[in-house]
Parts: sequence; C-alpha cells; structure tokens
Amino acid sequence: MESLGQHIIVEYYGCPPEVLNDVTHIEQTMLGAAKIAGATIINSTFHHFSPFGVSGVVVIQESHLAIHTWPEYGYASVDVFTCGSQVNPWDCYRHLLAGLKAAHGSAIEMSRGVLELLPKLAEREDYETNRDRPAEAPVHRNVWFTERGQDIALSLRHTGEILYKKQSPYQKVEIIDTFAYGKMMTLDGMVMTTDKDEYVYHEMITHVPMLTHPNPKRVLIIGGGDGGAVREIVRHPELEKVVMVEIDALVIEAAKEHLPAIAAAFDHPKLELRVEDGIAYVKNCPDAAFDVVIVDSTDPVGPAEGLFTEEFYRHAHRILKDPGVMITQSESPRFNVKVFKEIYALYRKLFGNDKVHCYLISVPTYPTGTWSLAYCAKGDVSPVADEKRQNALLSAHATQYYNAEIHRAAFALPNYVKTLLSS
Ligand code: SPD
Repeated sequence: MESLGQHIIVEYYGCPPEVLNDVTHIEQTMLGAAKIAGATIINSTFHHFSPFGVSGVVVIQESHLAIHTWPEYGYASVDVFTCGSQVNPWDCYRHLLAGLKAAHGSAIEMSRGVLELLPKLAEREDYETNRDRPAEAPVHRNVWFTERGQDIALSLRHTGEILYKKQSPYQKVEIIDTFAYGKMMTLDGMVMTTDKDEYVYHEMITHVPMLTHPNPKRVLIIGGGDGGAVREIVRHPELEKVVMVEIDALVIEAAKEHLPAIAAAFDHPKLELRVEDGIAYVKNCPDAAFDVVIVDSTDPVGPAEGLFTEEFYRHAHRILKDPGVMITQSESPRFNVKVFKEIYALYRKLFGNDKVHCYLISVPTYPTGTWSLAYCAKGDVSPVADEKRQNALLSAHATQYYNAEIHRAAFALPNYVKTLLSS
C-alpha cells in the first residue's frame, strides 16, 4: 500500500532508570537515531523533569521522532514518523533499543496518508514533499532542565552538555551549563546555586547574622559545600574561626572544578573544613561552642532530611553561645508551604516565639523565585544591623544584593506569609 509515510509507535521496557533519566543521553540517542536512518535534522527540544523523566522531540525534514520516559518503570514510549522512502523508521527503532539499553521492545507500524485515499490534485507535483527545503538544515538544540514540585516547576535552558555528573553515596551531583544563569549546581535534580544569582542567597545567609550578632567570632556552617557562604563569612574582620561541615566531598569537588568564583575561599586560614555528617557533628559538639550557626542545607529530601528535625535543632540551639544566632534556609512560602509552616513552628518551640524572624530573598533560579531564611536568636540579639560594621563591610566589598535597605526590608513580610506563619 503506497503512502506518504510510515509511523511506528514503539514501547521499550526494562531500560535502566539512570539511562531514562539522563536528558543529554536521551537527546544524543534520539539525534543518533535520526542520523542513522538518514534523516535531515531540523531541530530538537528535550526536557528533564525533576526528579524523574525526560520528554523530547526531534523534528526532521521527513517528520519527527518523539520520546517520553518513565525511569521509575524502566519504560519509554517513542514514536517515529518518517515521510518518503529515504528514511526507514525501523533503523531508528534498532538504534534506540540499543541506546536505551532496553531489555525488549515492541512496535506497531501504520501507513500514514494512504495515496489511494488521497484526492488527486492536478498540481500535486508542485507540492512534492521536501520541495523547497534545504538539504542541510542547521540544527537548533533546545534542551531544558526542569525542577518540578507537585504543581509548580522551574525550567532553565542549557547547552545540553553536563560538565560534571557523579553519583555520590548521598546524591547525584551535577553541573549544567545554562544559557541565562551560567554554570549551575544541582543535587538530585534540585537547583542549589548558579554562577549568576548565587550572591543573593550567599550574601543574605551570612551578612545578616554577622552584622547583627555583637561579636561573631566563631561560626559553624552545616552544608554549604559549594563554598559561597564561607566566601562571604571570611569578609568579616571579627571572625576568628569558621568550621564548615559538608557531608559530600563531591559537592566540594564539583564546585572547585566548575564554580571557582563561588568556591573561592576554601584555602582561607580561618576555615576548618570537615567532610563529615553535620548532624553527628552538631550532636557531639560541646555546649556554647559557636556564636553563629548557619544551616546551608539542600531541600528536606535525601541527605538533608535529618537537618529538618527537632533533634538537630535542639543541638543547634545548645551549641550556640548566648547571645547567638542560628540562620537556616527555610524553604519557600510559595513552593513548599507545608515544610515552611512546620519548620517555623519548630523554631518557635525551641527558640521562643519572639526570637524567630523570617526574612525573604528573591532567587530567580529557585522554584517560584521567592525563598526564605530563618533568623533564630538565642539571648539578647535581634536582626537589627550594627551600622558601623555594616558601613565598613559595604565600603570594603562590593556586594551585589546585600545593602542596608535590603537588610531591613527583607524582614518586612507580605500578608500571605504572615498568615502562613500565624496559622
Ligand atoms: N531549593 C534550594 C534550597 C537552597 C539550597 N541551598 C543552597 C546551597 C547554596 N550554597
């Protein structure tokens, strides 16, 4: 039966989940399938959905290849539609079977545009398939990273090259080259920091406690393996020692290799860097050992889960001197409403109602862009900055986000956040 094209609808089963969750591998395999079949590639667009799944399309002069993967089931659904007689979709099928490492595959073939059923137009020759299309069209790749919550997602377009990708005992550590925000670190598919907006988070999680505590000599950072918080902390002349406890050596390695502007202070003489479990460190730490404790954690899944527990924060409170300040990243009042509410209730229980203050930061690469930090005071200390030290810092260093007005304004909360915190 003569037709305009062949369409095969394909199922691949028993594929390794890590293969189906690797957007660049999927993209390359799909492009490879198109090439092997002799197709002319026009364009491609691929998305990774955090935590699982890739969707993508390769547009070819002869029609398209499309894929959707379910890593959690080891399953991929593919369709390949090719027009004309030059491109054989079964070549794509075989290439993808091998590239996706599928245990088995199956497909049904349909003839599309059966010629017998098509009206015979006198001028049909004038509308020949591919008539005015260039033989070698430029390929535009369009590859996207997506961090997805239940109902909200954040996507960033990237080059398709993953600069660093290793699975540590704790999490998958990746550095992706994005177009809008430069190099970006993700842990288990969640954005941690990017070259272009890292300063918001790092300046606000450090300068606020350092300029409000009367004499911040000893600082503990839990997490923070990219080095951004340390880089800002060592700008403060009152500092005598900063201990940073990062559980994952690969986070430090990736940052040193690919984010040197963030990982800029790892050799600082005041830094004691410990690659070990921060939860155990805090548990075994003597009372009143630090003036400031900063919890620069990932989100409350995987290795950071224990950093969102009552036991951990009890110890954090215990190891603070009086006066002392604990700062934590406290998730987003837009993206993780449940965690946000629970975590503030816990801080208030441990530190006291009037000792806990939420402040907001605007981080474009975190889902919703609205993120929060928690200021928890022990003893007589409040979030008001020491102006003299603030002026000294601001004249010595060109901060990109932090200034005196932002410091004050960050603590002014919109009503919807006040409501969340009071309910
Ligand atoms: N969803 C991101 C939450 C913040 C994670 N910490 C960022 C680490 C930067 N040092």
